[in-house]
Formats: sequence, structure tokens, C-alpha cells
Amino acid sequence: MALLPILRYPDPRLHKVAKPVQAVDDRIRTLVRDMAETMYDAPGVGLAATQVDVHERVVVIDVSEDSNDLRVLINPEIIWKSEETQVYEEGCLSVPGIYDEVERAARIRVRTLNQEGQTVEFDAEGLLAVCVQHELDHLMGKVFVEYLSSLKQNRIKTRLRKQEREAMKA
Ligand code: GNR
Ligand code: NI
Repeated sequence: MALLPILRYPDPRLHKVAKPVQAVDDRIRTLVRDMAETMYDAPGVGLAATQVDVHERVVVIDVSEDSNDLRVLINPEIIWKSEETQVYEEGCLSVPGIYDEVERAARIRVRTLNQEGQTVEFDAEGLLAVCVQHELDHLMGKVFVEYLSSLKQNRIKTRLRKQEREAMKA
């Protein structure tokens, strides 16, 4: 088991587009285990491989109260989105300390491979729907702050670069 370092916005590697996983093998299962450990340690409710500098379509999510309902998504696709939207105050492990509202589809249907390499489908709403959409954006190289105004994005970049400098000195 290993904790993986999480890339921080505005790192350009957060904008790389992930490639589909070719085979759900032991290499992928080890990546999934390490990503889950990293997510629970952070703690966060989701983590995309992009955030740990692995550019393959792998996501872990656990939105349960007791952190005992891990979902592993490999090559996930959103196959349906509701017209209805919901606004949620989002955060991101790659954008620490920043929270802002993002509007997304309220309900989605997801098709994905699980850890055994089987195709499964599920419906999501509420925080799970928010989290799946947030993580699939990461796999496409998109960070939630890109939904905010450019004024806010520039303020966030300035603030995080300053935090980074302070952390270097300490
Ligand atoms: O831990 C996380 N919480 C969260 C809260 C609201 C909307 C999305 C998220 S995902 C985030 C973890 C993360 O950065 N995943 O990429
Ligand atoms: Ni995130």
C-alpha cells in the first residue's frame, strides 16, 4: 500500500487527457488500491488518476458516511444526463482550501468497468452525481475552477502559488 502525491492546481499535468485502460490487470488493481488509500487519507470523497499524475481512465469514489462503500470506475462514461441541474458547493484535493458553486446535471447514468473488468451501469443523484461528473472532468483534464469566472480563476491561481511559496520556506 502506498500514499500517492496529489498534483496541485495550477500544475499543467492536471490538464492532460487520460487514455482508456487497455486491460484490468494487477497493475491497475494496485493503482486502484493506492488511489483509495490516498483518497481516504486526504480525506476526500473521490480521486481521479490524473490527480496522482497517472493519465489513464481510473477513478475511485466513496460518498458514504462511514467511508465503507468504495466505487471503482475504470473507463467510465456518462451515458445519460438529466436536463434538470443542481448547484453544489464543490471542493477539490488539487485545489486545497477553495470551495465554490458549480451547476451540473442533477441525475446521470454511468457505464463503467469494475475492478474485475466487468461492465456495470448505475444511476446517480445528489453528491454521487456531483462527484462522478467532477472526477470524469479530471480525466478530461478539466478542474472545477474552470467553471468559475476568469477573475476568480486568477485569484485562485495567485492564492495557491503564494501558499506553495510559503510551504517552500517552512
Ligand atoms: O473530496 C472532495 N469533495 C468534493 C466535494 C464537492 C464536490 C466534489 C468533491 S470531489 C473532492 C475530491 C476530489 O478532488 N476529487 O477529484
Ligand atoms: Ni477534484
